[in-house]
Amino acid sequence: MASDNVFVEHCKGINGLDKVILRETRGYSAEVYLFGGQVTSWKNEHREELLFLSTKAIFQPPKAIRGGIPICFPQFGNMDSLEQHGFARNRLWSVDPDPPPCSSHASSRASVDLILRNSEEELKIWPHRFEFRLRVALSPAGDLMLTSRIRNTGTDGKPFRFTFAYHTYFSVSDISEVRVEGLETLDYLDNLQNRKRFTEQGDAITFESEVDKIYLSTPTKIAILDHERKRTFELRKDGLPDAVVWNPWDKKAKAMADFGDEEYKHMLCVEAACVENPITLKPSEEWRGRQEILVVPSSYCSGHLDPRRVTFTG
Ligand code: TA6
Repeated sequence: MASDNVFVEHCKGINGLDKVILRETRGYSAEVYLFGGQVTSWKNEHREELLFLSTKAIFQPPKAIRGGIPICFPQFGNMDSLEQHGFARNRLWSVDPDPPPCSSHASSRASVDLILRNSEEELKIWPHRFEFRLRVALSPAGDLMLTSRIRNTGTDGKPFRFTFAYHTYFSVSDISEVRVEGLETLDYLDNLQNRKRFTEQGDAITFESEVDKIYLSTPTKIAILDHERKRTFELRKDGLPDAVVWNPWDKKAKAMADFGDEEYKHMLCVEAACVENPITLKPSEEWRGRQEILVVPSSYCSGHLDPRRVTFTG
């Protein structure tokens, strides 16, 4: 087991499940459960929680944890033969004893490397051998970075295909005051209309009812503006062309046992994903998909915000 230090602590979480706490000197922190390889908390320097975790979330494997950043692999949604969102979020990951060097995160003292391999049991439902290495890191500025490396370790010469998403639950003050910028005029598949294809209108996206859309070939940056908190989340993604936007609203909220009836008002999922065109990996090939989320203070004047004015650095 990797040794603890001020930046990384291995400990027990809810129901004794193993978790890792990452801390950065400015006070930012993140928590990652080995169950699901799932981030469940990301706090800023004021100890404010930035991710949504349902008060009714169940921490009992194999049930997926409702909130934080579940990982959908090897299948997003129910588009194929596996259970909804695949099995990675229902599995116990382990700490990677031999993580690959990572250039972009070399500076992250607060990071943990997890690994998931196929179980013999799994081969019966998904007959492919893989290695999934996940690095979760906090930058000195408190940005939360997730890097996934998936390798086809099969020796049968066969490729495999998968879809993927970081199913991020953002915590918001009031969903009716939130805007998403960066998805205007894009095509999307509407999950509420049998994945029929539509084109989004030209303005920022706002919310007044259930939404479940898969935006196709989006820009690499998306902004989630929380007016009331004068806070903007910037989502940057790499290797993940699509983005899913989801809010269950009132009816679906009531139908979910692990979700509070009113909690839809305080969360929004914006998910860096690869859905439309599944990834195919030949034996020994590796895919990398990265997401970085950061908080930028937003000076908001209704209707006039231009995401380019939000201090997107780099
Ligand atoms: O990402 C959006 C979505 O696919 C919705 O259709 C909704 O089902 C949501 O995921 C939650 O899925 P879950 O399996 O976690 O209940």
